[in-house]
Amino acid sequence: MGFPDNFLWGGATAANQCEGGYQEDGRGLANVDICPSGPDRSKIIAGHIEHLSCDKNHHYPSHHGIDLYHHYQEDIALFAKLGFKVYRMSIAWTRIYPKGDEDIPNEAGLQFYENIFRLCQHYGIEPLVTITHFDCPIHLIKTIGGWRSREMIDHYLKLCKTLFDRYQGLVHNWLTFNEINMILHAPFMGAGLVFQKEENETAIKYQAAHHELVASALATKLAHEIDPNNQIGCMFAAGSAYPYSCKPEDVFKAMQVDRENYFFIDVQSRGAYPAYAIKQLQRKNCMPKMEPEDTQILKEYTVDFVAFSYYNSRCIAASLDKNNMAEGNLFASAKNPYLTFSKWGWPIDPLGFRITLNQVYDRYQKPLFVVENGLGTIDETDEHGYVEDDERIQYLRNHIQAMKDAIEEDGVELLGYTCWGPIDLVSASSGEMKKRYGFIYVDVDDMGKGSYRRTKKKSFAWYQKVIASNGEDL
Ligand code: BGP
Repeated sequence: MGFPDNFLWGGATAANQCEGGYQEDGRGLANVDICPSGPDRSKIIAGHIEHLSCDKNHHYPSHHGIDLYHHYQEDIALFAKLGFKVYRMSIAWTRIYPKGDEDIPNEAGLQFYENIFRLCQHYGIEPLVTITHFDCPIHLIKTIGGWRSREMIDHYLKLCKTLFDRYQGLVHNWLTFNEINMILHAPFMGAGLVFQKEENETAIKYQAAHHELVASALATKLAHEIDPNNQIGCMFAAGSAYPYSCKPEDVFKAMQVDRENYFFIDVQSRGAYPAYAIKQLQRKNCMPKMEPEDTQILKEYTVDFVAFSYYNSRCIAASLDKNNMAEGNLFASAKNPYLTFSKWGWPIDPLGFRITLNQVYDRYQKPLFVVENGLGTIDETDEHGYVEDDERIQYLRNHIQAMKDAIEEDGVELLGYTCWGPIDLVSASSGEMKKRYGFIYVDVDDMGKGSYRRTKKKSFAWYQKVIASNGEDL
């Protein structure tokens, strides 16, 4: 009992949050390269951006990340020491197609990822590749408006074909878009959307989402055609929405919030726009424009597995009390009085993880993959770079136990678990380095200053033991 023998233990990173080397070997500029840290970040990731370029008044954390571009050999060796069976990482689109619309890919970019995959193979680590993790070439944003244009489907499929051809046999597991539902909350990061004043932002977001959904279905088709061993997953930011009270209005609102996230997966996994979404989008005048073939494409090429991130549950009230709010991945919600909170105000709810696993499995009846989970907190090092991160260990222990319960007690079918940021990396929401998730400490501060030395935290030996015992020794 417990975790299945072939359970895939590992960790997850994203190119823009760790690679750095943003102008090296022909890499082009991407949306994430102009998302600064500091107070303007949230406005920009929401698509309210005046200039599609960098300026001297801001600091751009993707430019340095943790410099994985030059440290990947050391970093993957450390992942192997942890005992990883799987490493989830993403491709920087602009390393492969610097502008997005070229005919010929950039060999240096392709070689960089091939080196990573060969190293993984050497260590017996299976890569799980996110094709786009908050990543879109600036050139395509400037020329066609990012995913608001249907032309993006062709550019994306060209990228997919290049990757599926080149890495055939080295990579078998792919995710088409990171947290596809994040397009609603961070549309510049999720889809390269920039809004003009007076535009119907919701309509544009759903139009862009439709293009991503069709692109994802066609990528699934292509992946299976190129190599029948390819397994394709969708990926969304999950976390159950609890009604704040048993007042029917609160329960109804919580159901609506859940559906807002499930919508994307309902399409990618069940193969059609659900009735509730059609009604709601029509009512809001936001129903996307579709081509006649789209219905069939969405229906025929559904995903093989459903992946998601889980950081916290949410608590939903029909009317929000602004003085009683909690933060969290995705968006703020009412403060749940039964939970504790991280330093960034995100609720900590391991049982909510088990609830989410059950709800997602009940809904889709497909194998699940937890591809992000973890605690972002502040780490204090001693003179050797060692961190006593007991709080992180406690968070992960409780969440892994919840996952085990979901498998053992509830029969949820789970392929694997890649916790977020096994090595410290830049925070997506704040752009800071001081919000850390890793088992491996990286000596770099919010401004990119430091030695970039890697050291093991206390949690390193702990996670090593968890993997070695296949989740028995927590
Ligand atoms: C998810 C993103 C990741 C990651 C994580 C943690 O939404 O997919 O890229 O960053 O959240 O969030 P943060 O970095 O803001 O703490």
